[in-house]
Amino acid sequence: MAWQKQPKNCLRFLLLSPCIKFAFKTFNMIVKSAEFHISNSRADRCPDTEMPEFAFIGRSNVGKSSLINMLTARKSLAKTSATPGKTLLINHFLINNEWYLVDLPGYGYAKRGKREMEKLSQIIQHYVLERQQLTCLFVLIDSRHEPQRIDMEFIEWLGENGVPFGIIFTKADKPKRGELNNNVKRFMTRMSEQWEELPPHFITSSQSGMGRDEVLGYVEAVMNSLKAPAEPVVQL
Ligand SMILES: Nc1nc2c(ncn2[C@@H]2O[C@H](COP(=O)(O)OP(=O)(O)OP(=O)(O)O)[C@@H](O)[C@H]2O)c(=O)[nH]1
Ligand SMILES: [Mg+2]
Repeated sequence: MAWQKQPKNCLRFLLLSPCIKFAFKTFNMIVKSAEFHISNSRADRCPDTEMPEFAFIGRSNVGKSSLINMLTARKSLAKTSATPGKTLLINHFLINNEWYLVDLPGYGYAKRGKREMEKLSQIIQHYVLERQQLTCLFVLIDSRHEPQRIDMEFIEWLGENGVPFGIIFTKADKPKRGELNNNVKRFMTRMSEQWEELPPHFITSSQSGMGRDEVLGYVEAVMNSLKAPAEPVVQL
């Protein structure tokens, strides 16, 4: 899949400030309401609101839709499947009438054929690069595997385009503890070879609920920082 480089989008929020990166563990978010809003294939047809969006991206079948159900504690809010390629559109879920969780199609499912892959890549690229409301993109990584080239290339592309992101390791209930720790460590070490500063990362299982408080706490910390009054402008 060819990820095209685009000029930096200067209107995008850059939120991974040190205070959010280290203070989010003290935040707690309660999901009072979660409802499906809309599905579509174009960033310019997404909801016409100013609400912040937190989106999930990653390889097909990595567990994006399952994680949305786990975070919202709704069994089948987002559609999941054991067969890769279930989510093919941009899906908006409104949370607490305040912010959106966005479920995106997966990348890298070669069996779909070149044309279909290209179409999905376009949907993803347009949303990620053009959606001003996109506040943080969570890149989901399957914790059962060693670092995969396709994920590394996608993350590199995010960096080139100045897209704020976090890493979420999924399916942590599957590998043995030692293997899980090794895979996470290897992935973050590989990232540190290219990045001066590492993004926040979370270890989750949609089956056991592991990581739920941490991911929601992070979203809450970012939401709070958006509500905080801007620094006063000092006039001389
Ligand atoms: N054991 C375990 N299985 C999981 C977990 N998360 C997802 N799965 C399973 O992985 C498969 C894919 O999950 P989805 O949530 O549909 O994955 P997706 O990334 O949305 O996939 P696409 O929409 O096809 O790109 C399903 O069979 C899920 O039950 C997890 O944390 N633990
Ligand atoms: Mg899905």
